[in-house]
Amino acid sequence: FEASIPAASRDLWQQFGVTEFQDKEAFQKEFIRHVETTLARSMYNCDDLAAYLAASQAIRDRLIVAWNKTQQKHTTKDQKRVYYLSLEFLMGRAMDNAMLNAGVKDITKTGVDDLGFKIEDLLEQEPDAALGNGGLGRLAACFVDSIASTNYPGWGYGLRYQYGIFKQRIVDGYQVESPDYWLAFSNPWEIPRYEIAIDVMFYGYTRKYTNDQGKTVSIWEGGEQVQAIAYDVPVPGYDTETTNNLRLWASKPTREFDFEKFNSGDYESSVRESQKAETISAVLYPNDNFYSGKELRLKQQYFWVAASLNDIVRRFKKTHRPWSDFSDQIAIQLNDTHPTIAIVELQRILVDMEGLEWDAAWEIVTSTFGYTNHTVLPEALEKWPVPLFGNLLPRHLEIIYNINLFFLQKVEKMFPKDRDMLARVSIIEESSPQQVRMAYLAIIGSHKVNGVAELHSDLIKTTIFKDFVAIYGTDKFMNVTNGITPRRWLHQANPKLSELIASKVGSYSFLKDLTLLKKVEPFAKDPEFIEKWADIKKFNKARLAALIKKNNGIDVSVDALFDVQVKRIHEYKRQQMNIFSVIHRYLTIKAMSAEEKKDVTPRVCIFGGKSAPGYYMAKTIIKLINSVSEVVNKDADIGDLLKVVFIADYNVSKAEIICPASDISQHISTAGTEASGTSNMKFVLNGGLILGTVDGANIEITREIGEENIFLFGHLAESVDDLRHQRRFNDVPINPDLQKVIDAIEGGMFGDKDIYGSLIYSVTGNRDYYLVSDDFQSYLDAQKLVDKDFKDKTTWVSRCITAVANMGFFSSDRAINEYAESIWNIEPVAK
Ligand code: CR6
Repeated sequence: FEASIPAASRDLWQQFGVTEFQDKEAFQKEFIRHVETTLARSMYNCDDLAAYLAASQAIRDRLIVAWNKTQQKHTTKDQKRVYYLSLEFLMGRAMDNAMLNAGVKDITKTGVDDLGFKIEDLLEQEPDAALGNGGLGRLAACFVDSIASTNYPGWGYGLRYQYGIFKQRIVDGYQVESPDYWLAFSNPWEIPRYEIAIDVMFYGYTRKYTNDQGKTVSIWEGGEQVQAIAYDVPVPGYDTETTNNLRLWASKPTREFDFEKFNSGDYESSVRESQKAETISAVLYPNDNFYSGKELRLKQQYFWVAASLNDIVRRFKKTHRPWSDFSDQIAIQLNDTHPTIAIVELQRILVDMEGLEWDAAWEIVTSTFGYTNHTVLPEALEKWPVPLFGNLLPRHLEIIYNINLFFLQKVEKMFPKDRDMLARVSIIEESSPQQVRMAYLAIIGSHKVNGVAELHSDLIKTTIFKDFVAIYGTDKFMNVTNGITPRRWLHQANPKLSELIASKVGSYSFLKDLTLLKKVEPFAKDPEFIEKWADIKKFNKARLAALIKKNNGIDVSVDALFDVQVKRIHEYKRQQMNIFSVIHRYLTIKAMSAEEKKDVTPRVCIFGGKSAPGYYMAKTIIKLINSVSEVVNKDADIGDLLKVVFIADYNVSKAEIICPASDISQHISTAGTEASGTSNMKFVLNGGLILGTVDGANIEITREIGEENIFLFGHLAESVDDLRHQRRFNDVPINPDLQKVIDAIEGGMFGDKDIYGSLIYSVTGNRDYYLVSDDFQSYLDAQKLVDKDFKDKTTWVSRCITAVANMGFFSSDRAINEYAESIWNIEPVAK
């Protein structure tokens, strides 16, 4: 496939080369061509789904033309590139974004309209590309959007799961999972590249032999082979010619499957064996912030890493540069520890296959990689049992032992006789069985390590990676605060607000430079602007109310305060504290006289989020929310003063409806547990205020928008350890308001109390690890303040405007520029 056309024929190629459609008529021609040929349909049987597919094909063709040009330009310019390795890319829908970034939104909209379709209906046909769990995966999606929009040469590498994150239904109040077969109707946004097929090996053994130069070397052989097939997803930048690539790998059996069995007549089992290969990339592991040491997961990691590195090295070798140029040409970012094995794989390629000396190879490796840490939660840190690891990747384990040996020798020199130190920082944990600590390997094999918000980056330096700071110094450790793409999370999700902002900024330039939002700040006191702003919020709330009506059958009033907590369900994110406070609110209102009720700020408490299928406590929290919803919503004493809603199957496209509709959103993790959070940024950018703890990016949001525009509460990260200690060893009574709530649950107000036994015990049973009781009073106080402040509509909206005006920092473009400058050392591609 490297075949190039002879010079004599190239003129003809250029003459007939595909061009991008430029106007409505050209789009319509393409649309109909795709309906009639690609889909083999006609105007007599073209439904919304077919129309969506045809429109997508037309837009995709356009992206491919831009993609080709970009790739050619990158090859010609031969600049340093970044490769972003992430096991998750939570892209959501592609069509709206593709239209916007390619600048063909109006053409497409009016184009399909003339042909008898509504663009909104077509957009609804697209399934989410839900190849991620939560923040980490969505961050990767925002990052590839920003890398393209800021014209950096960069690719994403991931896995093409056949099943993304499961779909969630609520049955009898409980979460029920079903598979997300998102590829059922084909995926117009990917280009299969069957010719890019890379063999990946597992298992086998290592053998030492003496090579031509008389050196003893180790080789890995005798294992099982599978093939990685590339699927390319074009990533168009906004208002730029750059269209980058997201390459996702799918596993296939190798062409030469077990011929021995085949020839011996055991055809069936030969085919069955080969089918196992396909399962490697079949399904996304549905855990967020939780490590479960399954062999198939390690297989996924190595499969994806091996294919990606093979691809990167192959591309580098085509340039015929010396190996010493490698890290001048290539930066690789590790999105969490999931791709850490890449460090070992590159060392293996350089030493075992390319014959470099260990030290020279290691120098190249460490200057190539950067590692981003996304959590301090101990249950999320990857540690692979040595026996499992050595069985699947025997040569890699040997290399890890060597990396560790050289590293520990260095540490021993720096801290002579400090055996505890050696044990603490060793890549191999001396437990039974021994474990490979992936985060340590990632630190040792990278030149930079970063956290994802200031507090988090400080915490990793003082807690989990403290020893490594002593060894490497502080320069290796840095912070890059997360960001979100304003294209999807403002313009696409909230077109009316974007338009209103554009009317004051003078153009849509803020979508490329989000700090220009500052220009709306003076209008925070302008009554006319405030009114328009408030109308848009109302419109967005009505849009969400319609979704709630459709999904839950519940009527909610858009005049009520919309209070939203949507994110993965996790004890550390404290949805349990939220629902306890909702119960408290319910009990309080129930005890009020008619006169007192007049003073109540009506509220709609909206929850959403998935629990990991095996996370019992999170599932119990979902059940409690739904039970409370059942009781409260039909209580005639309460009416519109309080509604409780659980929106099933929270995902990216629902987030696009939900984020613009909040008055308050909650980000209430126990201080020090949420590395950054990114939905906090989405909600504020869409003109909602935050009720939150002093945690993650909430802290920087406060600094940017002003502490008068955020409702903060709760203990600080620095007190958490002490408070936990207190609870465990002294008899600290639980908060009395919380006790009333627990009494209500235990009294059976929300159904069988036994269902909630362990949830209640997690708070009362001398532990309360997440400090629900310790923070409950200040949480209720903050809630009270929210109720009071919401009554003054004008001031409220004014605060929202000020907040939005100061959100410029949280663009993922800013984050990408920081990575590019301080970690990747790459430049944008010149025109
Ligand atoms: N669960 C953090 O918990 C952060 C994202 C992206 C998380 C969250 O606070 O915003 O990463 N961590 O940096 C992991 O996934 C390990 C997340 O999404």
